[in-house]
Amino acid sequence: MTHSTDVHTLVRWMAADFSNQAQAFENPPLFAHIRVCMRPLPPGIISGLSLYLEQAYDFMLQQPYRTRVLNFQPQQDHILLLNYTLENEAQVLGSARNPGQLASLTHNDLVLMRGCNIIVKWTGHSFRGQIEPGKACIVNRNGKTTYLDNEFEIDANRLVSYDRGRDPDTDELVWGSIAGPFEFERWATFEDEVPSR
Ligand code: CYC
Repeated sequence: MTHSTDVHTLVRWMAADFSNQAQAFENPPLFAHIRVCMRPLPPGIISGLSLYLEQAYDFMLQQPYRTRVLNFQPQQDHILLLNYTLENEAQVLGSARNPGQLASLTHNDLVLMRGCNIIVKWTGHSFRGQIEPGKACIVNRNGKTTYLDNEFEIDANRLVSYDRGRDPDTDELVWGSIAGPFEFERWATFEDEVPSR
């Protein structure tokens, strides 16, 4: 197996509790202190490796504003990341830091967000993900229709993430950071919970 399809390493790097505290302290008006916590799902719910994700303001960890399941599928020369919403979110809320409940998830609780696949490639020292081309990942925010323009890069030390919403007609920025990417450090790792090959 080449590194470009090494799902196991990618998922072990992503399985962590990430914080951008340093960036938030340096740039208070531009960056809130965000936590991104991704916890391995027990095997068998969907094929391959998956992570349950909670994204929250640091002061409201128990009320995450975005929960998803990320599923990773090796392809010929890259990794495909599929993005799922949760049908019964309340059933697992808080599980990023208290994973017992994740065992109760089934395939039926997961709804694929079409158009929101991310193509992840090995750069030689990190993995870099980008949304599939086609402006097809639609995000409705504050009554406006946008498409996702996304990019992230991860290695053993950090996660850098750039998520923006753009106007489908003009490509104008509608939401997302105007001050560059979010820069996250690991505050805890769950790599040992990733099911082995
Ligand atoms: C939206 N982020 C999205 C969407 C995808 C991703 C597919 C659009 C569909 C959806 O709502 O799920 C995917 N972004 C990713 C992935 C990573 C990433 C897999 C690697 C961890 O960075 N999202 C993050 C960042 C964070 C962020 C770390 C910066 C604080 O994972 C923000 N993403 C963010 C926001 C939205 C979004 C605010 C819009 C969601 C909404 O308003 O409904």
